[in-house]
Amino acid sequence: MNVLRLVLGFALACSASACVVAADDCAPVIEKPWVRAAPPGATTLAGYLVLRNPCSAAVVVTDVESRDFGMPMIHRSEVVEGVSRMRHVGELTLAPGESLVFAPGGLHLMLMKPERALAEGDEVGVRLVLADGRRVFAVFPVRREAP
Ligand SMILES: [Cu+2]
Repeated sequence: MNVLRLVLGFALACSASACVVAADDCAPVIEKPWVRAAPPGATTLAGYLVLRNPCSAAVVVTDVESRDFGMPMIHRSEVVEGVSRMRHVGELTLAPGESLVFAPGGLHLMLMKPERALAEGDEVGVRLVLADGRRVFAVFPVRREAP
């Protein structure tokens, strides 16, 4: 199913670049990606990154995909009346030139149902899905601390 969605993503990107949109295939960039190492048997890991939009147009992130996790999501932690909660983030908009920081205590990738045991030094692949159908991919190393 993930493969089908990936193929569909490429198809959408291709059909888009074949028409008028071809002038600008600028895409946002994932920087400093990492996944926090978790104890053996953990069913959820957290991923962090900086998402930079070097383009002259705003970009909208709508979802996250990964072959290494059964259920990846974008979450935001926030403290409401002294209690820390996590919310699912439906859409993230980056203005031209803007960088969004995913860091402990704030925005994060909630990476649920890992497909295999992950230890420090392993790597996972994660794609952010853009509203226009494109994907932004990065390899995320599993680490104990932020790079
Ligand atoms: Cu979360």
